[in-house]
Amino acid sequence: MGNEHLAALEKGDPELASLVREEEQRQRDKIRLIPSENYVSHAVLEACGTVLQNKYSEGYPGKRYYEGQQVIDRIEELAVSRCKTLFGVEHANVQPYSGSPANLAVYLAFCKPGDTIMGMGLPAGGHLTHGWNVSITGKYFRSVAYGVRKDTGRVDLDEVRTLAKKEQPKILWCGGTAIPRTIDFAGFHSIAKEVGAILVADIAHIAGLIAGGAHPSPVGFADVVSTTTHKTLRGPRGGILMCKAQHASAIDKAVFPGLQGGPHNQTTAGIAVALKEASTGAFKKYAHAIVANAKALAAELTLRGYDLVSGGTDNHLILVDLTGKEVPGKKAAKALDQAGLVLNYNSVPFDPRKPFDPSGIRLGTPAVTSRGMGPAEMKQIAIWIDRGVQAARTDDGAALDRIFAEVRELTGKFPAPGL
Ligand code: DSN
Repeated sequence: MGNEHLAALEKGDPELASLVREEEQRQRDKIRLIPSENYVSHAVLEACGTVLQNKYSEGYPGKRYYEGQQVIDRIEELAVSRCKTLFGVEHANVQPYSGSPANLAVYLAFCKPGDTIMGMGLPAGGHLTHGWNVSITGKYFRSVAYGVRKDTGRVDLDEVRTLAKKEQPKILWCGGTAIPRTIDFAGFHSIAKEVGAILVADIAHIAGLIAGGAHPSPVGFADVVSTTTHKTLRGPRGGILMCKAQHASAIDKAVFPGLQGGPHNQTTAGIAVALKEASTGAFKKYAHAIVANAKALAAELTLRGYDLVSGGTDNHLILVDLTGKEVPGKKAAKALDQAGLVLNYNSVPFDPRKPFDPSGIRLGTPAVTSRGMGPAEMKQIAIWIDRGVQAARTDDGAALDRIFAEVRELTGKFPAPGL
């Protein structure tokens, strides 16, 4: 993007403009491997920076609490109809501010405080809002967590079934934030049916893979599907709830007036654009390329002696246990950031270390794939990660700086969308 795009900001608030430019440069120079991040298109960026910002529209199309909705209603209807078509769902609500509010709305729709709910534990790869104890969802509900098997690093549906039968949850969550393997939505559906639970699939991480046909869809299995819009789906920061028609009213009432006020119309517009982009053949190719890149990166890391949770990946995400490399996850993540490789430290299943200083790192390929990188670049990234982890172990800052210089050469050849 040319320099003129921040002209008004430069004039009105040069300090802030300079910070935005610095962040642009960071996003351009470094290799973004955080699996929940991506680069939105210029079109999405533009939609989010429009006068739609100026309008209040509490309510839903045709039933608002403010006048002047002639255009906003059409924008929200467009986003909803694109979402329904793309995911093949009966009902969609595009108003949640992001994933956590979307998930809270699900609780509000189906549960009362104190009810039993069940989700994947945070250290096993679940999300905070699936009932983890530090989240409101673990405080206001009686939360029961399932995990992964120690020997496989994967969910064992027999164990989930046994636990669900014993605990009789009102809601059963599947999906999470650090799951490198395909989620068996049909298997979760049969368990939820057996115990009479509402099955909620949180597809925040894999929504783009599902839209592009690179991961099975939960539609037809889950009662409710929750997602953010900014990860593999490559939209603005927002959330969507999708459900069967029978739950439409409960979900809508929970989002508004239950939990939120006016929707962020500029985000709704950005979501509509992203959903249009995600319905193209190019996006299908993109979704499959994300997975091919993740598999290539996982294979290269394995070759270099890295211990991957579950032994590899089926999707966009890789979880690495660094215990054998004798570097804690946080130290490695900070060193790799210095080397121009941005990922996050992460707990691994059965982690003996604390979440703020865990044993693992989590990385993924949505953003690098958006830049057009392929298997050859994944090999190079694995080589750099390996050199970076070794440099972290020996506190060799100069080696990290040398890697960053090489990284910059590569990123210079792969312009990022939206920048
Ligand atoms: N923070 C998101 C992630 O990085 O996976 C989940 O909410």
